[in-house]
Amino acid sequence: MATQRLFFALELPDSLQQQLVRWRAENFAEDDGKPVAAANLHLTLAFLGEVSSETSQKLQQLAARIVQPGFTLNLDDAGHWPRPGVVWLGCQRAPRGLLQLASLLRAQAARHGCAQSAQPFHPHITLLRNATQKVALPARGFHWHLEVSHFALFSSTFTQGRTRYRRLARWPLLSSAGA
Ligand code: 2AM
Repeated sequence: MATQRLFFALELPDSLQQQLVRWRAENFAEDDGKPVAAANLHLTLAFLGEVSSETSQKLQQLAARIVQPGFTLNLDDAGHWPRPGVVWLGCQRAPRGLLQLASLLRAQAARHGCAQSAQPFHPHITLLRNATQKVALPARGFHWHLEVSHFALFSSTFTQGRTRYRRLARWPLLSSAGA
């Protein structure tokens, strides 16, 4: 049976991806880790792993029924997880809308056989991978705002030494003006 490696995530606009890449180049050393390509910068809501097209269809139907207001993401925190070798950008205070959306998607995924990590959800954008040595993090004071109005399902493939993400579907959140 054909499967695909899938995950639900928030997309970042191209302009923000470019700003983050510039900031990363200015604030991290080249040997800190392997930079994630600009187009691959995203915030994962729920990782599904390898799933059948049947499960993918079912989870997409459920995603289409989600009714939740949009929210503002304040990207003002950074950290380093040496064990998985990840340097990330995140929020000092995650918005409630983000936590609710991720929790719903993760619960729906779990009910359809997609094992979910036992670790609490820590929303983050991975900036560097293979960062297993000590990394000097930039001092706080950086800050980007992102108005989140959609969430999306992506597939992930690894070919010719490159990870590629492809958006398969995208759903709107309610506009905050009406929330
Ligand atoms: P990461 O950036 O913290 O590695 C596509 O691989 C996305 O799914 C990435 O954002 C990645 O998170 C996340 N991901 C990959 N494997 C995962 C797992 N086993 N559990 C949770 N998230 C995972």
